[in-house]
Amino acid sequence: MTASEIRNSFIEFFKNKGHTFVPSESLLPSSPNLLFTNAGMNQFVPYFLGARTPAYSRAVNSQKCIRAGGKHNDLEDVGFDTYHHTFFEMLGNWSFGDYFKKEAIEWAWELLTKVWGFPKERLYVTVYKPSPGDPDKFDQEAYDIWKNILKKENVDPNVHIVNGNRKDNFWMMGDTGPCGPCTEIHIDLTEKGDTKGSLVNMSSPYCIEIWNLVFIQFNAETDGTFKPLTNKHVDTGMGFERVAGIIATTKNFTDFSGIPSNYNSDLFTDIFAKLEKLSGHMYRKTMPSSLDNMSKQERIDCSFRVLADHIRTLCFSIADGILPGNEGRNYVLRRILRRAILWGQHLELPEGFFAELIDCVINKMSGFFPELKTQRTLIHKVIESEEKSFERTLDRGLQLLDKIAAKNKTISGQDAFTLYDTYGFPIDLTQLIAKEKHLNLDIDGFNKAMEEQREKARSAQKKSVITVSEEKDQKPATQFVGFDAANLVDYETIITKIINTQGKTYLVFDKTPFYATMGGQIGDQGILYLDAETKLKIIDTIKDEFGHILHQLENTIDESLMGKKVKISVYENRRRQIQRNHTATHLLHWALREHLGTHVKQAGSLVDDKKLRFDFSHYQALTHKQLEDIEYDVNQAILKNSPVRWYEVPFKDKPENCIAFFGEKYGSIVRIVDIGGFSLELCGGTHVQATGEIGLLKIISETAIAAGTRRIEAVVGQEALNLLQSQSHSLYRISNALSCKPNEIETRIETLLEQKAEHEKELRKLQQKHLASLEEDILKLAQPYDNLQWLITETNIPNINDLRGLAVNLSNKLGPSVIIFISSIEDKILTLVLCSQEAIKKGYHAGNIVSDLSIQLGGKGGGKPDFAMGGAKNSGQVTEVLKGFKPYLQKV
Ligand code: ALA
Repeated sequence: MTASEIRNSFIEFFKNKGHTFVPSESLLPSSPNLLFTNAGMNQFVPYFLGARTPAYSRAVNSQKCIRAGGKHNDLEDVGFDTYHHTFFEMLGNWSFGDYFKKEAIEWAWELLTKVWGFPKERLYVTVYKPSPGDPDKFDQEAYDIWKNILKKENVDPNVHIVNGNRKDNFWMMGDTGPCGPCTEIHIDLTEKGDTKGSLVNMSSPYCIEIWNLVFIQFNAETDGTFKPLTNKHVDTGMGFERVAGIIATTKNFTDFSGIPSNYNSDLFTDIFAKLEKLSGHMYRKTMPSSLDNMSKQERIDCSFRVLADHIRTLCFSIADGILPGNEGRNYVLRRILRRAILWGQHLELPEGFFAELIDCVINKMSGFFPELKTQRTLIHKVIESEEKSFERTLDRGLQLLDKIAAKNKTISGQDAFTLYDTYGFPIDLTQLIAKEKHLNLDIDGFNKAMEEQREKARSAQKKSVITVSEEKDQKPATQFVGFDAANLVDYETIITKIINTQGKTYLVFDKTPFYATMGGQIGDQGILYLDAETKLKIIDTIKDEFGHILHQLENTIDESLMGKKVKISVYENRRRQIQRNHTATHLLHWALREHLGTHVKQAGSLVDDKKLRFDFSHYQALTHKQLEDIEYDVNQAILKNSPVRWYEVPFKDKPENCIAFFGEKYGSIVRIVDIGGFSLELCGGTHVQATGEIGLLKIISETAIAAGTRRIEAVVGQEALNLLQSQSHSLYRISNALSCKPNEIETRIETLLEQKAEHEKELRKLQQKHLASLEEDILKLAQPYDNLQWLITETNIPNINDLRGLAVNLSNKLGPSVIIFISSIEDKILTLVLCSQEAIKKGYHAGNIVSDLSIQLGGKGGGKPDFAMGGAKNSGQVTEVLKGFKPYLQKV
């Protein structure tokens, strides 16, 4: 069976047992607190928790998973063994409160042994046996079901059922979430198949787990307890690449003499073939006997496996909009890519090789995962540019490492940090290289250097708010009432705290309509009315870590005013302009995703009363046309004057298509902002009531701020009008100066530029003519001395290239010669000396002549024996110096 036949057969088998096929979810997880989708069950978490009801009670799927970084992390094993991957597919069947252990186990046995022909005497199953303190109890039910089946099949249960501990047989998605005991099916792949279960869970490639059947019965809570769920569920996960590898290695279970390997399956064939072609090396299936001392071929074979694994991870994650970057999951991807490039060195692959592997993955996999084909261009662009940018620093980083290795046995923390910070070497790469070169690495020193840098960054960012809240305050968070426009003016409240710190005064009120700087939106300003006569300016609003909203006053006030009832007003126009910018930012985000793709993700934003700034992930500069189209669409949305709505819902109820920055916990309340049906985002900021209020959006600039991150700045409302008016004013002035109408400027400038080019051509011709006649005149000045022609003269040729050209022409004409030019150009003097080969043989040296002349002229200069130049300030000394200059004295 080919890999794709195996996948289809799995899906068909469970469809026939009443399961609904559910497509793989994105690698960008829908579950909070995960770096990547790491198991088939992630998308079903709300069903397990009872937060949502599925439309089906049985499901089957093949889920794309990445296990790198996070709780389940297989990155370090990839390449060194034959059955761990960073990217893999997990085949799964699911019961949501429907069937349980009996059916799950019986069907697993049926598919493996009856449909696919796995030899039953080679299969071993594990059941959960907790140690004291572990959750739940011995899984007697699973044990009994297995015992029954195995007995019927004449397989000894006492040998083929193995107990497993909490680590192997109690499955958890992360530290929290749905979980439960599991039973795993392992296969003995030794030649004779007679290990009697002794290799189970021993990390041997000759006995690997192929299928995990989890019986979800609990939810792991944040406090470490396990809460039983109302319904019981089945979650199974089969390693697709493992099964495909086993079937390929054993030639459909007919030959167990080969080394088992996932990489033997047809999923990897094309990638390996391409690598062989690119590198000239052959994959020979060797495995490292010792990681510290690999042979050349072992290293080559590890490289094949690493590259084949990593290219799949990169292709699939980019297709799902997760791009390499500097933080979180994006950084994990960057590390994987760089790890691949580094391993590529062992195969002596040409630059840009990694991107060459992309099409092997797309062509092989896009039948089942069409997103690979749709995102082909994006995948190419991103990998090519990442690869290029790392290659730029890779050699220099490796040279630094070689230098270190030549001198020391240890890479210091500071050097590791330089490699990280300057050359882009993730620390695990440096660790890898250190290991290979038998160097120690001062990891504590590295962590210290990292911490110091973080501290520097923190203190650079530290705002007074930190100082303000240092004194632990038990008062509840301030209630914000400023979403409601009616509260913005003359809002009655009470001063609950006055803080004087570092020469600044902050007030906390019982409730406030003042928005505190947060989520990119700057804080409000406004007025505090102490009484009918006394007004004080509020110049900024910030929030401390206890949720208190702090209003910074322009002046200080008396502490006795604590508890006083006052009125406060937000500067309404300023707030409105901020809101326009904020809502426009959401529209811009929407339009960017519409035009560039869903990989576009917000990477930061700033909205104030003057402009908006939006940073987002994208791999290349936007074209002028793209920017125009995006601007056009945002303005169309503005013209529609669609209503803006916001509401709060529990996280689990947020609409599917809402853009969220995962990190919220289930159950916590989130605020959804719906901009006229165009954009749906989780956002805590303030917005206009309807899009028409924005008036107009004009993009000012689009630039890169880091590899893969772009920044757009734009203005809206009055600021946009101001910008357009000042631009049209400039146009008016330009058209006046050019004596034409504004719409004629372009043609007018084109004509002027053409004329300018013509004039420059003419000028050049005249200059050449002048030089030619000058050449004739100067030639006449040559005098013989020491069997050489000497040409020593003052010129006024302002262009250095012309001067050099003239000297070379003259030298060609004169033959054996020395040419000495001093050219006065305004307040500077340029010295140029040319010695022919004959002159050099006689001991004349252009560099020495220039340096001697330069000293006399009060400047600097020197050069080679045949050609030299110098410069000095012109103070009228040239004629005098030349008069007294004795060339023959220069002979050395
Ligand atoms: N959720 C189980 C696993 O990932 C099946 O192993």
